[in-house]
Amino acid sequence: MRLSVITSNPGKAREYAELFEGTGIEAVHAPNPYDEVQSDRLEEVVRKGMGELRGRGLSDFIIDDSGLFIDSLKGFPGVWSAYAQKTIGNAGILRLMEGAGGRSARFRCCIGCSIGGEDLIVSGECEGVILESERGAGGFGFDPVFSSDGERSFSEIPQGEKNRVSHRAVAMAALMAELRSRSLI
Ligand code: ITT
Repeated sequence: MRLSVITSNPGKAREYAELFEGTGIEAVHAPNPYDEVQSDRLEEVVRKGMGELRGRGLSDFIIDDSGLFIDSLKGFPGVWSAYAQKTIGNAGILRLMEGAGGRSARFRCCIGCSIGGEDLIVSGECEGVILESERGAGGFGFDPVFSSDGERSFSEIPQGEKNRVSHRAVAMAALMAELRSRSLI
């Protein structure tokens, strides 16, 4: 079975290719754009995105809306993560953290999967901290400033390790369990 991974973000597409390895599902990157509605909930963005894509006649795809939620910034950048990444970037996030009360944060990922005429929405979280500086060359987006073990950034750990602990890995495990329980795979 093939699933299109509809995302403009090549980093996400690479991760899904690896996360689906050995599952019997082939994940194929499809960079088709879709309108991301502005909402204060990732799930809402995904639900509306799926509706738009299904309305265009697409099926057998996944979409992913993710964000970095920093406690001392009251959840910022959260649902505005893509905009924050494009504008202030990791350096801007680190500047905002100067004088902030604490460094705890979490990544959240919401996956929408349209398969065999059914729509599924699952989520995953990964707790961690914002490091004092950018570290490492791997990964994408906020990976250089986020650490789940408090020491190494997501850009410093091997991709296979990120794929065991990340918000996306947790959401993927929920998706695979749901697909199995509905006998869709
Ligand atoms: P699509 O919506 O087209 O899939 P996007 O990059 O706009 O791509 P999001 O709307 O989900 O994705 O934006 C979330 C932002 O958070 C974006 O800047 C990502 O680079 C970043 N992000 C998401 N997952 C991440 C991860 O695993 N590691 C680091 N940064 C991540």
